[in-house]
Amino acid sequence: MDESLEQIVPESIQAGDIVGISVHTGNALRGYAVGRMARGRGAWVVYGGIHATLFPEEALERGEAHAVVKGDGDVVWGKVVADCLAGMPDRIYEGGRIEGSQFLAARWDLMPPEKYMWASVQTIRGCPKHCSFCSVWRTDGQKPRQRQYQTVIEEIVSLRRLGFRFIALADDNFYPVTLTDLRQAKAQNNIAKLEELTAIRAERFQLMEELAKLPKDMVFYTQITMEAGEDGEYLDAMRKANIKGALVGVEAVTPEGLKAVFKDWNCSGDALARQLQTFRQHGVHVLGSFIFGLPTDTPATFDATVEMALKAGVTFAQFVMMTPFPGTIDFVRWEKEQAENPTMVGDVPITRYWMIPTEIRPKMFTPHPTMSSDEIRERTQKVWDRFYNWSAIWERSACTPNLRARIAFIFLSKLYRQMYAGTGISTDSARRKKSKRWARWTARQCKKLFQAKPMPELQSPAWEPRLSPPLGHMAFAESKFQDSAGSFSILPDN
Ligand code: B12
Ligand code: SF4
Repeated sequence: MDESLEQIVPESIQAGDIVGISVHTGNALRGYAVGRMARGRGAWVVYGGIHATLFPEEALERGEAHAVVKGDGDVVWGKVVADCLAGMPDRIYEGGRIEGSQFLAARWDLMPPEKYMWASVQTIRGCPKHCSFCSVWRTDGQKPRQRQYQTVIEEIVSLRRLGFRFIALADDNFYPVTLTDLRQAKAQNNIAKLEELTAIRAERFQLMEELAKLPKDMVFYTQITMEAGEDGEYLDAMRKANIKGALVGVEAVTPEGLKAVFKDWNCSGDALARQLQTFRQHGVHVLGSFIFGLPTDTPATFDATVEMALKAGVTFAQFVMMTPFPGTIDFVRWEKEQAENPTMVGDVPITRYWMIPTEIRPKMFTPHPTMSSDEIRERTQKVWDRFYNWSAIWERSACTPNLRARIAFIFLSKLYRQMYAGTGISTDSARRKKSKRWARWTARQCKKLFQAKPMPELQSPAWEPRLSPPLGHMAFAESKFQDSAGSFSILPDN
């Protein structure tokens, strides 16, 4: 069940079932309610996912879990199921950080394919950086764990057979080894490191070479650091692989802002505009991601940011408000500040904001030194409105090859803007409802543009020698959905 599509029906759970619940911070409260309901119906309840990894005790208490899995579930889940069937699950399982060769393909065969616009496939876990607002390097580690390219391609081929043609390569950083990393290892004469980095880089190129051989109607997009802008060879390989776009974490446009988030290896000012333009010159569109509410932000930051986004020629942009996610440096700092005299919302300390019912949960948590939360939110809204006004979208849509694509671009831009207005920054419930309706309508129009005919005949390349077991359950997926219409929406119908 994907509760972002539809709510679980309690009657579908029977005594003795094993219910695994995946929670991130934003949906933990709902996850706990589902877990309590499932336990009440006599099921075994097991939590996993990033939030459960960070707060296993919370899942045990508030979610009435029988067991919690910390870290990667791929390998340990089998043991959890066996233990539940034997009636003796452990309280906590250490799933750990498994090797890339052990990652399993996702069970898309269990999901309703007609509800999704795109599928997602993760090719690498872990990130060598340490940005202050991000928990990925803490939970997934700083060592990149790369999946073998053969298994990635097999999963993608299986998805294309089902009719998925848009695929998000759900990596945090598609560029795990930079040219600077290679130069440094060379300068330090660190042969072992150099070999390791070179192997990771070579595997990335192999993956892209294989992606390039897939049907030409396939479109991939991913997330990448700005450093890839220095590496024309890499960007060219991405373009050839049909990786048409990448989310780039710009975060802040000033050196002070970047320093505040431990990301001063990012460019600022004119160098930033040039770096982002390089992606476009090599045929990779950028979705620029910016954060507002950093301590260094002033009222002038908002205009400066949107102007930079326009000047740098990013194709899409998102402007998110600073949120202290658990597991991050920002969170630890904030928790320490709050330790002596914690701000309370009802009986919940604000540092446990995910436990506050959504209707009364504040939109921002950390106070800004000079601006109020309302001011930051209003200014952020204005930035969205300016970047996504009709004339700006029309101008950007000139990057498309024909009128049909241009219309699609306009719809997608509006959809993206509406989805954010509906879920995050707007406090006005009438505006939220209206924008949700708009988002659903736009999504229905966009769905047609994402449609593709299933290709049941599509074959995976024959690899030699085989490096991992075949994807048994994907074979099941193919037989089940061979005739599906292949149109996908990411939004619920109701
Ligand atoms: C792709 C992605 C997205 C995509 C999702 C697309 C899709 N439909 O798949 C999009 C862009 C939509 C997205 C949106 C958001 N995302 Co996001 N996303 C990711 C990303 C990069 C990869 C997720 C993924 O596919 N992982 C691959 C799977 C295999 O890994 P996994 O989910 O961790 O699961 C493994 C284990 O955790 C465990 N496990 C998980 N669940 C369970 C359950 C059980 C029972 C068991 C036993 C084990 C288990 O086993 C799995 C296999 O090993 C992660 C970062 C990351 N590296 O995880 C961020 C991440 C999850 N996102 C994050 C955030 C903040 C968001 C947003 C809130 C952003 C925003 N401001 O809007 C939204 C929320 C959307 C929503 N409504 O839920 C944060 C969450 C932080 C937190 N503490 O909660 C992360 C960690 C990124 C970060 N930098 O911190 N996201
Ligand atoms: S924000 Fe991106 S670059 Fe920074 S640590 Fe997280 S995944 Fe890595």
